[in-house]
Amino acid sequence: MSRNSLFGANVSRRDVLKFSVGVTALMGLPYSMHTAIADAATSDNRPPVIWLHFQECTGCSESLLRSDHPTPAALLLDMISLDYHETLMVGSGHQAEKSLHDSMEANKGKYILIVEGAVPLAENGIYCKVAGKTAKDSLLEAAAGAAAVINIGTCSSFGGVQAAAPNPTQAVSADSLIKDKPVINIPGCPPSPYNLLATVLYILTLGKLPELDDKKRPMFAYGRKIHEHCERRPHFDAGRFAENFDDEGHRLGYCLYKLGCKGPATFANCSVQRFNDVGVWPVSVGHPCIGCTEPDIMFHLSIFDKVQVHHPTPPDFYPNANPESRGKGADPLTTGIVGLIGGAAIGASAMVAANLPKEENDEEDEA
Ligand code: FSX
Ligand code: SF4
Ligand code: F3S
Repeated sequence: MSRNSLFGANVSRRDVLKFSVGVTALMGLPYSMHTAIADAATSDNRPPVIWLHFQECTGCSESLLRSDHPTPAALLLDMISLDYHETLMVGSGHQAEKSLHDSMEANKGKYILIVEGAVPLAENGIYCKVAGKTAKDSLLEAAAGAAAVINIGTCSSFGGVQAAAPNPTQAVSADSLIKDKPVINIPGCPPSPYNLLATVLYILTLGKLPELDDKKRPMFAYGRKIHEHCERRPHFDAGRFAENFDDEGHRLGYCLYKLGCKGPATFANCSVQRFNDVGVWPVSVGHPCIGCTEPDIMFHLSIFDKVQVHHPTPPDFYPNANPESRGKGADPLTTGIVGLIGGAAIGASAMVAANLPKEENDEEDEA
């Protein structure tokens, strides 16, 4: 059986099953759930979705639409009834407004509201208006009738680039304005489209929200730091760091920590799930993670600032992966790990931490 997506692609049952296996694993559900997930993905019972855009770059929608095989967009748009999306719908003006209000009225209490972008509050919200209404009024009106709200992207989840200092429009997250509805945040600038897809599938299959962390992010996608599964991690552990973007270490794929990689403090699944079908993610193409899924990192720290590493590197008695430095003991660069010692260093970690120089010494070492 084939399903024709809104984008004209043919998605076979086999494609859907294959994809469901991957999404089941992504969500941390038992393998046996994959057929239920495939059924939910292909059910004719499509929940109505209203997708609002406020202050943002539309990167979240673009990221969804640029995915491939089978496209998350094709699957998502087959799974849901997307009643309103300003950059995808054909209608405009009064026609678009009518479909928005018709959907809100007909599906009161049942639709999922997806929000992309931050909400400016300065000067009564005049910096973002659609159809004569401020972003704040549109958001609160649509949220009032929603069953649940999904904030897609860092802007709607945490404020993002719009809320960065000096924040001239006094932009805030959509999350901060919605008080009486279940809210899920799927941050990232842009986020992985698979995280949105998996979240919608989770709700459709299990009829409940996934487990969330203290920032309302689904634990299945944001439960681990990307540093834990990074392919450059062996270099970090062995003390091999790129020092400049064009040096030998950078060309050899060394760890990007000294170039400001925020991976050790960033909760996301980029290093596992990756982006698009070519399997890339920022660090794999040589760019340090900028912590785009974290409210206090992106646009709060400079791109070259080093984040704290709360778990010291493996003890000295582990085999050293770098043949040239074998037998020389711990590489002091590995210990350029700011604020490491004050943390919860216990057991073997405490032994490592005790041998590490303080931050000031590291600076001297590096100078
Ligand atoms: Fe852009 Fe979305 Fe960044 Fe924001 O993604 S990719 S500025 S998170 O709201 O469009
Ligand atoms: Fe990977 Fe960054 Fe961690 Fe280095 S610091 S191992 S590049 S996530
Ligand atoms: Fe963002 Fe870092 Fe992933 S910058 S896309 S959280 S690798």
